[in-house]
Amino acid sequence: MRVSAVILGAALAGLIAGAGAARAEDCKTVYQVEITFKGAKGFKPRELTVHAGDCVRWTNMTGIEHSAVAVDRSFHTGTLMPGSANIIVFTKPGEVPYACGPHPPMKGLIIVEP
Ligand SMILES: [Cu+2]
Repeated sequence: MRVSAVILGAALAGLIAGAGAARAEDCKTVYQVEITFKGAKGFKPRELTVHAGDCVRWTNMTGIEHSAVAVDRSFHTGTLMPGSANIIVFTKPGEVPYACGPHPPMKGLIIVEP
């Protein structure tokens, strides 16, 4: 009971912020962003356009930990260990610049269209 209240609260916070953790089945479309240094400077693609209701899955292809954190803190993938992934849903149109928590020079941009 208490746990579900916390989860509901987190989900509501995500809706208000316009982004939040999600499951693939809750997404209209799931876009992929690889965290890699092969042919990229961290996030590949670095810039991605989605529509409200779509999700982005960040997958860490490197051998060290990374994350994806909105500059305005509207979403956070949490720490992604090598080989792990997390999905964020975007509900509010706008541009959401983000960076890697441990490595701020790693930058990306999600553009959310209505
Ligand atoms: Cu990083």
